[in-house]
Amino acid sequence: MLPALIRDQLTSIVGETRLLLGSDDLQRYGIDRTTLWQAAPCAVVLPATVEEVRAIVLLAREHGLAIVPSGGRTGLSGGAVAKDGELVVAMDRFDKILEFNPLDRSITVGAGVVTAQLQQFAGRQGLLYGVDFASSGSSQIGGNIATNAGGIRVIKYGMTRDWVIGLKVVTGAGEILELNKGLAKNNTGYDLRHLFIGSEGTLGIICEATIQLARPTLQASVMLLAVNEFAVIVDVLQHFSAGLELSAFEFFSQSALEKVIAHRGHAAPFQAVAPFYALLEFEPVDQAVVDKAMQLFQHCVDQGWVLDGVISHSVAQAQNLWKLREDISETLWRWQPYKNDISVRISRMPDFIFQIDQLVARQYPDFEVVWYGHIGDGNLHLNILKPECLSLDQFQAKCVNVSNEIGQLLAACGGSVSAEHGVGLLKKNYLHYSRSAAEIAIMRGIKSTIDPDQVMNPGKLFD
Ligand code: 2HG
Ligand code: ZN
Repeated sequence: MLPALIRDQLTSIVGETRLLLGSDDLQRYGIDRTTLWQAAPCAVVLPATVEEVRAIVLLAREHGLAIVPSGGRTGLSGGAVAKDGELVVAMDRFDKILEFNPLDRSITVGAGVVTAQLQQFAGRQGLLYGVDFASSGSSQIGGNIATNAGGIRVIKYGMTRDWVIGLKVVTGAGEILELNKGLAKNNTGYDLRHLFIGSEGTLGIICEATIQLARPTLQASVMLLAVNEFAVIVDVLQHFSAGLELSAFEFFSQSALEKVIAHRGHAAPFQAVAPFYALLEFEPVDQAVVDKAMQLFQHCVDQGWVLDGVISHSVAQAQNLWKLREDISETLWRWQPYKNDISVRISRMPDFIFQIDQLVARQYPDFEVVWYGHIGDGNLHLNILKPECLSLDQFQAKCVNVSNEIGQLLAACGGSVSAEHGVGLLKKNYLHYSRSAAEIAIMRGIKSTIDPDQVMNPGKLFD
């Protein structure tokens, strides 16, 4: 319940129409794509200018009111969940492309610009925003930056961090900071821009971003391979990446494929049934490259790694193969999966796969496990499906135990408990498996400096 005094002050900052108090709005803006928590914000406010954001943050400081910054709410770790009476500051009104500079190949956008809008704008200028993922139709740039989103072409284009050349933020103290100002070279001490990237809303609110655009990509071919066993996926990756310039190397298990075909009505890619599938993308579409790909494919078949394969001959075929991978996450929601988004260095992947496969088989004998992810980046999305016979609470309790074992394994392999989805609420109890006590203490110190009254997204990342 929002006290009348704060409600009046918020109304005087943004006007009545941009302060939402109805239960539908509180529900909609109070959660992200996770299903574990109930939305319970005290209000939702939709600022339209940086000054309004600042005024809201100062008000929150004055009244000790917690803020949850909100973008497209496509996150998978509870980073944008408002479950404890927080004020949601939704950035939907920052939805303008503010400046495009062809000489710098840069674009400045409001934090509420949707990823696909940026990609399309770049395309119309003959340029490219190469960070891409299944939720690009609704995720917002500010949220992507706050979680340092990755996606399906990280092996070629890197993470969101690699393309952010400037940020305008309001800190938890209410300061407006312009960070890096779009410069390619700027060695003037600590790069605060990078602190905000991946900070999950715990330091301040990202209002605007300047993004470096890339030169356009060439048309790509997509290959889908039926792989004989988990362990050899890395051999296939190594073999193909030695011979071709890959822009993606993804994988998924047979159970993922089965479900996507059944629930999305996609056509089966080929007759062979294999435990795993690898999806590769490479450019350009010319005969020499395709011949090389076929030669690499034949070697994988001769080694017994690959049982079957298909290559796209048109843009539509390439898109259809991609759908088999991109539609997995959405398809699995009906099973309320317990999600793991873990990574190790590629060189450690063979050993890691062996160990985690054994751990999962030992610990989840009765659960259906669906594997998929960006194996070219060392990133596995391990989804455990909830059996109907267990309540969500019983299921979570079992999964939490195993998460500690996964955390220990990751710590031993120098891996990460969150490769690309962020820590949020979901993984904060496992942060110590990836970050040392000294690192976490420094992170807390940084938060206290930038957000002295702890108003920014409290309880996310760490308590
Ligand atoms: C993907 O790679 C997304 O499809 C979602 O990162 C992964 O839902 C997931 O676990
Ligand atoms: Zn992913």
